[in-house]
Order: sequence, then C-alpha cells, then structure tokens
Amino acid sequence: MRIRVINPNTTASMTRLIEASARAVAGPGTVVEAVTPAMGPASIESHYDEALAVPGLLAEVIAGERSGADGYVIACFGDPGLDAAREVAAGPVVGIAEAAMHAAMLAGRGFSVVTTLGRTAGRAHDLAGRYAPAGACRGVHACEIPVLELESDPTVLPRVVDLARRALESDGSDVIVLGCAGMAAFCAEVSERVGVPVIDGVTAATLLVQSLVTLGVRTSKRDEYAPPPAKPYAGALAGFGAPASSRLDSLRPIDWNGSSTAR
Ligand code: 5HY
Repeated sequence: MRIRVINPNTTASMTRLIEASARAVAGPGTVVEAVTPAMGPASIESHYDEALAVPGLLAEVIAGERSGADGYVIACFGDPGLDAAREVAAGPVVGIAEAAMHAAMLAGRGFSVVTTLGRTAGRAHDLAGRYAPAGACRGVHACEIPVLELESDPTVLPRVVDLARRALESDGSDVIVLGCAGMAAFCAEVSERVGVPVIDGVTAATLLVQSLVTLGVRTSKRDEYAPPPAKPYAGALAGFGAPASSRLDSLRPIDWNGSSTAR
C-alpha cells in the first residue's frame, strides 16, 4: 500500500523529518511518500497560514489520486483542509491532531497538548472539541518556539520536557500530545523523561491510515464527502474547478504572478 504523507507547509527539510518518522513505523508492505506542496506558507502558525496552505495540500491529494495513493496523512497539527481532502480522496485521510487525540484517549484519562506558539492554542482546543469528549483535553501549552526553529534550536527538548511536566501537574492529565509535526522526532525521548505516554500525530496517523487501508475502509462517498461538484473557479484557482478526471492537468502550471510554479 502507498500512504501519501502531506506536509502542508512548503519547507522540504521538515517534510524529510516527517517522512523519517512515518517510515520508521510503517509496515513492511507500506510505501510512505512524503510530499511538499509547490505553493503555500513556509510554516503554519496562524489561521491565515492555515487557510492559504489548503490549495497546495489539495493539489497534492489530487496528484495522489492520479498516482494511486491508498491513503493520506495531513501532517500539520491544525489538520488543515481535512474535510475538503476527504471529498477529493477515495482512500482514508487522517489528520495528525485527529490521530494523536484519539490515540491519547486510548492511553489515559485526560491529555495535555504541548505545542509551538500560544496563538495556535485556540485551534487545538477547537479540534479537541471535535475529536474528544468534553474534559478529555485538559489543557494546551505553548513552548513559544517557532515551527521552523524546532529543527535547529538545541533547547527544544529540555523546554518541551519541562513544559510537559508542568502541564501534567497543572492539568491533572496523564498523557501528553505533541502539537506539531516538527516535534515527532522528540516523542520517545520526551516520554522517557516525563514517564507518561507521549503521542506524536505523524506516527499515530500513519499507523491509523495503514490500519484503515488494511481493513479496506475508504472515505464514504454517500453524502458529505462525495466528490466536489465541478464548477467555474476564477483567477489563480481556476484549475481547481475542473472535473476530477482532468483536475490535475488543469492545475499545472499555476501562474500566480506570471512566474510558473509547475512541479
Ligand atoms: C505543524 N504548523 O504541525 C503546525 C504546528 C503548529 O507548519 N506544522 C506547521 O504550530 O500549529
């Protein structure tokens, strides 16, 4: 099976780290292809970033449908474009926040999220409201480290460990959820040091998609996630309105400002 892991931001080095984490848990018969969109923000740290990451993300789902992907992981903790991606994809689509929060509820009574910037906490609470029963998410805590500094800042691990410990105390929780795809590589070490289950969404979502594909579960096309109706789209997004059969061809090349962004 082929799982397409989409990093909705456009930083290829982060995609490589996400890919390594996903491949580390994928089964012998699973091929993980991690991709970076050709358009969008270098990192996602605001609602604006998240909204503008969606066209690039959807273009990668559309390309995956053409290349025969069996399932998808949306590797950004805001789960951007999740419902839209499910309309386009035949196979299962799982967001890393969705997977991590569900896994956390199987591992303990209440979880705390440790994330990057405080301004993204509202989104994490919104998603907890969608995915988890009331009271399961006990708190969201930010280490105030920008997403792209997670790769290079040597203080990340001790600061995340310290914040996780304080979150467990203040929230009375018994599980930690890591609130950024860029924290995946720290998961085992943080768990070792804080002594409770620590859930990373990249690996949790990869295994969840692998399980769903193995079960033969695909996205239902009966109602809400039926293919989006073709219709005229104007401007730079014109290609997105094409029928599914020709949508990918109409997306290439997108001429945003006269410079080609063909992949
Ligand atoms: C992520 N941003 O997982 C989110 C994390 C965040 O570019 N990849 C990003 O801070 O919301």
